[in-house]
Amino acid sequence: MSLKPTAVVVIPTYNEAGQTPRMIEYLMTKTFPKIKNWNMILFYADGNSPDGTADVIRKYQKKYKSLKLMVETKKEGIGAAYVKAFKYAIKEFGADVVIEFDSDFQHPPKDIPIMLKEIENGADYILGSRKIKGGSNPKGWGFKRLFFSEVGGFVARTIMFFPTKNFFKITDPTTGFKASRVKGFVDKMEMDKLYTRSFGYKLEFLYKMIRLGAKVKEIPLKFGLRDTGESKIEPQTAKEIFRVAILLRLNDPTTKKFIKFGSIGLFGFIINKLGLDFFAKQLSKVITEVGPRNTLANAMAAEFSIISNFTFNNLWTFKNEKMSFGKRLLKRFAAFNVSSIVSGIALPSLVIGTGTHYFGDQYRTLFLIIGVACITVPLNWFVYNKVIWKKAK
Ligand SMILES: Nc1nc2c(ncn2[C@@H]2O[C@H](COP(=O)(O)OP(=O)(O)O)[C@@H](O)[C@H]2O)c(=O)[nH]1
Ligand SMILES: [Mg+2]
Repeated sequence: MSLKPTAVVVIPTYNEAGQTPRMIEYLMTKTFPKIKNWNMILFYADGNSPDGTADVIRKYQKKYKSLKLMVETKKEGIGAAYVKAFKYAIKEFGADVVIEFDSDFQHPPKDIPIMLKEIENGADYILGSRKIKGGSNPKGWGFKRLFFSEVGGFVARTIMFFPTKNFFKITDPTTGFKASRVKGFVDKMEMDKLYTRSFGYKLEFLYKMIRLGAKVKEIPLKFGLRDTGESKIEPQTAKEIFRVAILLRLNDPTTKKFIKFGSIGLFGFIINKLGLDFFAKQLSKVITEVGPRNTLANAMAAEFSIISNFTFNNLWTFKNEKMSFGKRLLKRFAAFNVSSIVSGIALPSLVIGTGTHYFGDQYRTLFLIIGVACITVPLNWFVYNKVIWKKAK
């Protein structure tokens, strides 16, 4: 038994007999011997390839003890292959790190030790990125493949993460070359319920690792051209990636929370509008001056809208952080009032005032929208999460 941690390089294959001997020899003789701190295992997950890929691997197993093979009963998609292979690698080989790797030399073997170094340095999830400095797509790619990689990747990234910090941090969400720490991450990852068994798994694994709090590190990836054999990317892959990205985002707990927060805000706005009309009418008997009357009427209506916002956010959006009636709730409600006045009244008023001063009165509504969308909404969201309903430690 070695005391070194174990890294398992997982290669799913379907009809890859062509370059498999060369890959095994390369990793076993050139790459793995240079890696001193890790116990290296090469693990093929073959989709019962009719071209005899598995037989080729079996032949080499006599020569290399750390070469392992799992054969699926049938081809079920690359995602399904990885799910089975990861579980197997943890259970049978005690994997501490699993690496997703292509059979066709598109992923440079020399990057494997670089990834493991990053794991040693404390990162949990290393992504080979084609989009950062030093990374690239192959020169020989046609327009279509390049378009899908560039635009598709950016769209996926936007749908999944915009505008959170991961949108800026994760430059290549569909990359297939990754190293994942097992303890606390892959072993906690819910892998049985995936939206897809095909290439979209990349986004699902990425999303789940991030939700688990993985520290992400990107390294540059010079994606090569396929050695031999055919790409298994199918025409529907782009559509599938898109579908998975949307499903992940819509089912994301923070997104769901934000939608509730937004609906309550809109409802509060309606209360404000109806309240303004109502109080203006009531006050018309006591206050004859229209200006002061509407000022007071709106102040009263706004308070009702603030109470509604506070109550429904407390009961619904932030039900997990819900405050029951008491001193703490009253204090937070007072803070909520102050922040609502600043973010919902003072700041947008300033934007409207300044904007129309410079650009003209015809832009009044535009500046209202800008003020609410760019200041009120993000500021409220921030204050609600970080102050009002801040989780108790
Ligand atoms: N076991 C298994 N492997 C697959 C399946 N689909 C693709 N692969 C393998 O996954 C790796 C990546 O696929 P590839 O066609 O190279 O994708 P590309 O590099 O993005 O064009 C290759 O080693 C394929 O043989 C599948 O359904 N089952
Ligand atoms: Mg490939």
